[in-house]
Amino acid sequence: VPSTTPAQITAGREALASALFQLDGAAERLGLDDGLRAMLATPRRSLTVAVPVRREDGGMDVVQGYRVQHNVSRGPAKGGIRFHPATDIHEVTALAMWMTWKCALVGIPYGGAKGGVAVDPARYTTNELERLTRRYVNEILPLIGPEKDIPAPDVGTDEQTMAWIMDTYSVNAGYAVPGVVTGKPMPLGGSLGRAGATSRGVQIAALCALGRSPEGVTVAVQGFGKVGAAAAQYLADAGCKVVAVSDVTGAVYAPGGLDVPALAAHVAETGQVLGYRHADALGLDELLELDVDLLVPAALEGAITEANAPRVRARMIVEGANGPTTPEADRILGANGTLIVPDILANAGGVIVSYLEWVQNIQSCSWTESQIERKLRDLMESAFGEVKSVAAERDLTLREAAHVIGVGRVAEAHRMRGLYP
Ligand code: AKG
Repeated sequence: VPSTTPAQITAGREALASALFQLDGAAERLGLDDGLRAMLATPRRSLTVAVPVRREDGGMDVVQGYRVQHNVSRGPAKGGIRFHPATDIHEVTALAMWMTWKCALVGIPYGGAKGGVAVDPARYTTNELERLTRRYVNEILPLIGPEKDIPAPDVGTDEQTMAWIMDTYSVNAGYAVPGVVTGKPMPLGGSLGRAGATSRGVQIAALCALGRSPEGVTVAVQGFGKVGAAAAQYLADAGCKVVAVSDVTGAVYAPGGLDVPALAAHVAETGQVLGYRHADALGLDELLELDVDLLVPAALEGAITEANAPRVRARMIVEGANGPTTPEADRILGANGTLIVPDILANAGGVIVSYLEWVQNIQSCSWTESQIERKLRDLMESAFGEVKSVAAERDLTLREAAHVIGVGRVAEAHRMRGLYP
């Protein structure tokens, strides 16, 4: 029985509506004709598959899986695979579209894709997850490949999932193909720096946006998963004071600053942030309403909406998640003077280091952590600079400017290639 709530069921449609709204804004500003706009609004390929999973007790579940290639005009499709009970074709399509603009914005030669399987991985054993992953990969096999479409980790998947994907693909090919996925374990051709890359990118984006010393800057992080926990640590390392974090169970708050490693150890032991002794418990919405310098939404789409945006007091939002702010919330926050560093810029560090991993795989070489770090910083900082100057030149928000750049580059590729693709 899928553990979804009615709100989660509509979340995918809302995410897609947000993505299309953002595309429309960019298309208008760029003066794109209706045909090109329609092309950019429509995924190139969408595959929905049924994935049977043999359970440990002998029973069988059948779950839905998806892989959507939104656009491949600039290079192979690229994007993560999510295991989450509420994922659906609408959510995966929105996430694939954001990948297209993100890759174009940071100047890496990919189109955009995303995948998903509608399961709660916490309800499956490791063996069941392996069977599920392998079956899903067999179903989407015609789409993926190192020159066609390259998956990566996302919510609910990790480097072990990527190892199973790489193995399943390689067994079918008859030889090892490391470049078919990124975010793999190091012994299979993974890259140094990939695990924390999204969060490192969030830190770089936040420091660019601050434009002043981060010392003492107060931070609240919504979502203490892979991205949020490491972002909290990187921001604390830079001198920020992380005062609050949340997970699905609740939030904790310490006005004097949280000891992030101690909190991470508590979460590793108990599975939740609540119960951490050196902080007060806080409601999930209360975290979003804290009077902080920086709020980092690092969970799922639609966290900041028309309903709660008027109560958001953070001076700046740096989006670690994809699509955490709805267009209505954007308008409210913009009117209140909140600076938003948008997802397709702020969380691009993950796909940037995925690209570096893929290049190492193709060249059969490996780079040092400092080489990766320098390339990541260069790409993030130059994308930030471009977004900032387009925003200033055209009097746009950072999100509008990021979309003008990303959509513009993809539109340009379409024009130069002609009608196809
Ligand atoms: C994302 O940026 O949302 C991703 O899915 C990352 C994909 C990648 O690393 O290829």
